[in-house]
Amino acid sequence: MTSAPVALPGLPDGITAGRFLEGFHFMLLARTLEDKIAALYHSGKITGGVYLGRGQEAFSAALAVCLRQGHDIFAPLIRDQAGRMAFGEDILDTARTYLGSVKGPMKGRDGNIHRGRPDKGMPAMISHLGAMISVVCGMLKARQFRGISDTVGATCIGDGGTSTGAFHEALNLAAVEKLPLVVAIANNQFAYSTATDRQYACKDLVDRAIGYGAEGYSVDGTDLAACLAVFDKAVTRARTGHGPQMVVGNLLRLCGHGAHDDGSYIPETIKSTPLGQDCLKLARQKMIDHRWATHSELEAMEAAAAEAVQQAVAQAQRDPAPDPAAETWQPLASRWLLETDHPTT
Ligand SMILES: Cc1ncc(C[n+]2csc(CCOP(=O)(O)OP(=O)(O)O)c2C)c(N)n1
Repeated sequence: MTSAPVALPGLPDGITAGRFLEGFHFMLLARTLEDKIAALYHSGKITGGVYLGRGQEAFSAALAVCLRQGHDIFAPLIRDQAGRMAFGEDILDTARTYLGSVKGPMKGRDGNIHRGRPDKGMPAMISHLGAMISVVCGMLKARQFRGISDTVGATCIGDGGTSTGAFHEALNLAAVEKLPLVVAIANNQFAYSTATDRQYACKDLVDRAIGYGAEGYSVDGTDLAACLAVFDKAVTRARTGHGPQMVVGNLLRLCGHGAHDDGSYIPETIKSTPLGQDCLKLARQKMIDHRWATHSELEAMEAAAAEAVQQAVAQAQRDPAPDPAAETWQPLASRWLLETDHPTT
């Protein structure tokens, strides 16, 4: 790749071309992997649901690359494949979980998107509808009780999830406790088939931040550079004692709710607005326009991503399935607590 100076035209202050490239790398890897997972689902090779983050990769990856792996907490939801990878999730973890391998982090027992690595600061997802915010609040509070004050906890949610009681209770608690929490709201215009005008009546979801006593930001969720800038700020503010941060990313889900849903209720009129732009294509074009990478360098990245996905899927397909008779049926969290000397969450 072309080496780049620290500040470049086309990038907000403080965002380097290296960081943009890092975000792009995870977006590309996630898109490549999810395309493969969707194909496997449609050919009947995957049991259970498949939920894709198509169109949300920039928002998701940008949040996670701004976090400190091994120190911070990241609770991803169903559209956060890019963020998971940017926070260190191994591609094999994903492939093994979807393909029911006993060698996966959930030992082939749990639903595909309910995987995690709590020992690495990534709790397994309970629900898409707000449950993870209070889990992250609890993990942050536990760290504080141990005298660790500079851990940031981040999680994501959709526009629909912001209407739940769980969302409200957790945000209120985080603000009262002034927790270093970052909540990324991916406003992808639909909760399953429910459009945002049936979801909330405020002008912009970010207006809710004031009501909770949190700091709020609204960003173009299709623009990787803008997402990196806003999360860099929000994570820094959370880490330095400014309490919960709410970031609303405006974008469009470029697929159905899950691989079982064709998304035919999403009107063409919204697909042709700026919200409907493909963040991966935009980021790729930006790299070309600014000469941060050449066409052939990008093609090499794409080939490397395809190869990494192919190898992970092939490996997971060779792995054994779980054996119910040999299984201890121990919950993941207690297995981890028993196996580690110094739990950090
Ligand atoms: C109590 C409950 N009701 C319904 C569902 C099914 N469900 C899962 S996600 C979802 C929609 C969430 O929409 P949103 O929060 O906007 O997130 P998005 O899917 O757009 O990312 C629904 C209806 C569920 N998991 N739990």
